[in-house]
Amino acid sequence: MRAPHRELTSAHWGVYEIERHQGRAVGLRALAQDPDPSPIGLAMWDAYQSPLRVQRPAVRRSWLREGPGARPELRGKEPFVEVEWEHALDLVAGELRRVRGARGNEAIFGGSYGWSSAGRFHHAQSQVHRLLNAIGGYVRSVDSYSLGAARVLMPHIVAPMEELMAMHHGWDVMQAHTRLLVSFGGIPAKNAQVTPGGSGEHRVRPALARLAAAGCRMVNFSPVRDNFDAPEGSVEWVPMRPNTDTAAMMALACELVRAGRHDEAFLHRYCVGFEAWADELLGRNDGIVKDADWAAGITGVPAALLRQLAADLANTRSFINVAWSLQRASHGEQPYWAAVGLASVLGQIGLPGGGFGVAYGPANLMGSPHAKYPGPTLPQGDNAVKAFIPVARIADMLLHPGDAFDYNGRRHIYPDIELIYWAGGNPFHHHQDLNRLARAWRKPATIIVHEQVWNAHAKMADIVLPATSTLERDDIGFATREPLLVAMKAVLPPPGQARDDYDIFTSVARRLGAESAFTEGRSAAQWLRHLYDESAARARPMGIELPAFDAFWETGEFRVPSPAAPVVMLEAFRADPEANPLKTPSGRIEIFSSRIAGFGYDDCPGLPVWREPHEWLGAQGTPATALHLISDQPHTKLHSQLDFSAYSLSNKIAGREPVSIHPDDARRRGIADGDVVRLFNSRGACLAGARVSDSVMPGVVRMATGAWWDPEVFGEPDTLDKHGNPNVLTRDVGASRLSQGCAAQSCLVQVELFGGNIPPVTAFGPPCLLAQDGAGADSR
Ligand SMILES: Nc1nc2c(c(=O)[nH]1)N[C@H]1C(S)=C(S)[C@@H](COP(=O)(O)OP(=O)(O)OC[C@H]3O[C@@H](n4cnc5c(=O)[nH]c(N)nc54)[C@H](O)[C@@H]3O)O[C@H]1N2
Ligand SMILES: Nc1nc2c(c(=O)[nH]1)N[C@H]1C(S)=C(S)[C@@H](COP(=O)(O)OP(=O)(O)OC[C@H]3O[C@@H](n4cnc5c(=O)[nH]c(N)nc54)[C@H](O)[C@@H]3O)O[C@H]1N2
Ligand SMILES: [Mo]
Repeated sequence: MRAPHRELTSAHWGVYEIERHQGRAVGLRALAQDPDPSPIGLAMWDAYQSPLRVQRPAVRRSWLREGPGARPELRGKEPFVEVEWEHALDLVAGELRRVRGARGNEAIFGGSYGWSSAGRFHHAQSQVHRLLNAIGGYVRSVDSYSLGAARVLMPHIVAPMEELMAMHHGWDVMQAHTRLLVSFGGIPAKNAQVTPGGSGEHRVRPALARLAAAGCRMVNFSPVRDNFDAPEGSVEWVPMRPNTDTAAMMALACELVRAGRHDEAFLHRYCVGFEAWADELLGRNDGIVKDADWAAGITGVPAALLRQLAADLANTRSFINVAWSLQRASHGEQPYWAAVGLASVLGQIGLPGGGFGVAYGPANLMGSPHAKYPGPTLPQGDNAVKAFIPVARIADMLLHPGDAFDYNGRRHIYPDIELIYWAGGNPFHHHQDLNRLARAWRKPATIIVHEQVWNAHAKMADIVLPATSTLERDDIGFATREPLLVAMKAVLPPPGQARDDYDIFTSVARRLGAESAFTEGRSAAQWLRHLYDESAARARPMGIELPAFDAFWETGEFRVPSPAAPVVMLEAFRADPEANPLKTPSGRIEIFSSRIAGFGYDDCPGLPVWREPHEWLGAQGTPATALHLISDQPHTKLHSQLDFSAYSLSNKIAGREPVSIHPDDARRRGIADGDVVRLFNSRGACLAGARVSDSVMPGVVRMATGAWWDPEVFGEPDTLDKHGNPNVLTRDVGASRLSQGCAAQSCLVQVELFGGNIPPVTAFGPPCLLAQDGAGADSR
């Protein structure tokens, strides 16, 4: 049957239909078949036509006048001068040439972390890597802010995160078999709105409703209540101190082992190292039994509840879910390792609906019924530079070139960076301790940024080149295990002189004699066809027949025909662990890892242990007034993207990011709902709008990420952020020496009512822009 002819586009928030009036594209509407479409993407239509779009190439005044390295302390403070494209491209190419000649490609940082946009060809991060590889390479970053600790840990003990994510039980399997679903960190549909590449079928909320209807009991260990999107009344909330999940899981395991209810046959056949963990749980190492009473003191969860739940988990088909947030914390490896340990003790791994998951909720992928096939991806080329950093160590790298750092069993040296080239990410959104980052940002001689909008990242650069958005260029939309492949067609003209990242990089490559290496002689349109054909060739042996490119482009979409057979996580391993070993050193689940033990890290030994986070409510000497700040993912946007859209703005309080605070904590501080409050600690301070709510437990405040950084003196470290960016408060240290992952969730703050004159939010204004001839300010 032919798919209905309709015009679609794809964003990380989902697939949307283009609405036309008398032939003219006038807006977006939700995709007809999507059971739970995301409102975030609907807001992009207006947002991408906002005056905040970068219109013309712009260069920071001192850099333009005096050259690279001129007055870096003025980044963010002084005006930009708008220049002609040819001039801007000459400056970019000339500076790349200078740095390569003087210092080599090891002085160029092109990690350029970030989500970019959904289309698979115009993917800014792949584009910038491809350009830099074509001219001799760059210092890259490894892992992600999302999964810093888990990505490094999991291959040692069970399997790489990508493989685990793709093999979660289908939601229908969960519905048929799972009788007890215990989640640490909820299953928030707000997060599964977002999937890299865009979902055509948002499944989490409907799936949880079906699970509830099937009688599955759901328990949520979490500092906040409203992050498990099952129908009202169907979830048992267990408030728990942030960052203490490991202790709760160890107690559940300890109670089972002590009662002799651990699955010895499973542990013997499928795992290594259980004995070592049993010693740890039963206190044979340190005299401390890690039982429910012990955990109660750490987590605040009643011992009786833990004891009963341990028995319940063993008595029925049960499943342990761990949100990604748990590992975005100090010692973030431990809750993931403890979850694998607990699930092994229960012995249900590989049975339908049993075991552990990592996780339902953070993206739509987990539990998908759709077939997996390789979609179109732009090859990035080979990087001749070997130096790298774990992604969240960027400020350390800039501040401490030449210093050694540990990572995954090796010592490495921070390279000395002269030039940063960034496209498709926003470090002044995503990095921890932004005041520290602002100081580190003064080190390089040159910072080049392609941006769509005048956000803090663009304002902190030396050269800003205006990039198009998905609505302004042809592309292909694909997300793994989603039903639709989308022919995304340009429906809006680019604003001002904005160009596609591909066009910009082609022009830079041409100036550096690398055009053919970068383009391989293809126009953007030819690349779309080429990437599509490659994807079709890879899908064919998997039994998936994509139509010819022209037919696909004409139809506008391709629906994956055959739903995959229901997936049962780790089923093959359970059926025959000798024939289907894991890729761990032993081929089995490693509850004790000799390899990790061999690294000798005091902050990540060879088995799951409770180690105090560097900041948490139970720390010795923590003042009684301290609150634990959770900076979770925003429900009205993706990170900082579209923070200026009407939808995101409609959620703000007094124009600022909402901070949820428990009524008792608010009362003690004289704070009422809607007040402007100040959050602060030794690292920074910001304003936010108070949302007094018992959806957070006492002692905890929650403020989502994504509010554009808005310091009172723009670009100046240590001035008050007026808007509510939690990263002025978070601490910039790695989860451990193993992963060096982002540890944003380990953060204590003070909160007070803000007295005095409340400064207006100015984040959503462009910087001062001057015309090239030096004529007066032209603030658009
Ligand atoms: N405190 C705290 N901090 C966190 C987290 C947390 O939980 N707590 N979460 C972390 C996580 S998991 C992540 S993944 C990061 C996310 O951090 P980022 O991925 O850096 O955040 P985005 O706001 O998505 O940044 C994407 C940028 O790319 C731009 N862009 C979009 N499309 C294009 C394009 O086609 N071309 C160009 N040139 N630019 C484009 C957008 O305008 C935007 O500025 O944040 C991390 N930071
Ligand atoms: N709408 C929207 N969706 C997104 C994103 C977005 O920006 N916007 N970002 C996407 C990205 S890049 C990623 S990586 C994923 C991230 O997925 P996650 O990391 O799982 O998402 P978070 O929202 O940070 O956290 C999930 C829940 O964990 C809770 N939590 C925090 N700390 C703790 C703790 O110590 N213990 C327990 N038990 N719970 C805790 C938080 O309150 C929150 O409700 O989300 C993706 N989805
Ligand atoms: Mo992420």
